[in-house]
Amino acid sequence: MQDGPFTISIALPGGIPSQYDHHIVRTLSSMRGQYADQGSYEAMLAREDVVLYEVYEIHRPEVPGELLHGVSIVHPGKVGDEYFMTKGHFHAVLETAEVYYCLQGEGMMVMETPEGEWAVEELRPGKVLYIPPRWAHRSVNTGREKDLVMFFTYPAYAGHDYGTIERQGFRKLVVERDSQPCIVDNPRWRAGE
Ligand code: S6P
Ligand code: ZN
Repeated sequence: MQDGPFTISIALPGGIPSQYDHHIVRTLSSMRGQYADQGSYEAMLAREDVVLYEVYEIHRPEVPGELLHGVSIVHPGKVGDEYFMTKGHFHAVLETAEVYYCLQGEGMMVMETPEGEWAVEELRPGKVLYIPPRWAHRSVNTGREKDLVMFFTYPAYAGHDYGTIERQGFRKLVVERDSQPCIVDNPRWRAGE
């Protein structure tokens, strides 16, 4: 880990940073129960456990004052008519925000609060998305061929709560209808106990 100030480069197209400490690779099998069309999910998984997205992270101490940052790359594709997406999470320390800067591709960020508000923001190269404290977030690649590449940064002590989304899902899904991305209600969403 670097002691003083440092820079990294994010080469485009592609988005793999010039240096990183962790490379996280998430495949279809880690998303069981998250895609609405379970039949398509199982059929696809039986063929291949495809890579849905990758995260390149710069390590920083998980203490107040530090910022974790890195690059997330969501590959293009669909499970049934639902686009490839990240697992999505609340921060374990709910009162922490996050900033995403879209570098390449086309997508949407699906967000919601424990209180039931929801929002979906379009992601395009050059767009900066501010996610306030309390908002769970999931990135979705709605592009046909290109990776969705984003720089992100958030407080290093935030941590991740994946369990809530694994249990209840997001209220909204992004699916393809008439060759266009479309936001629909998640029929399997269920309120937390
Ligand atoms: C972490 C930040 C991103 C995500 C990445 C993958 O707070 O939001 O680095 O980790 O986009 O998504 P997920 O839901 O699998 O962590
Ligand atoms: Zn986050």
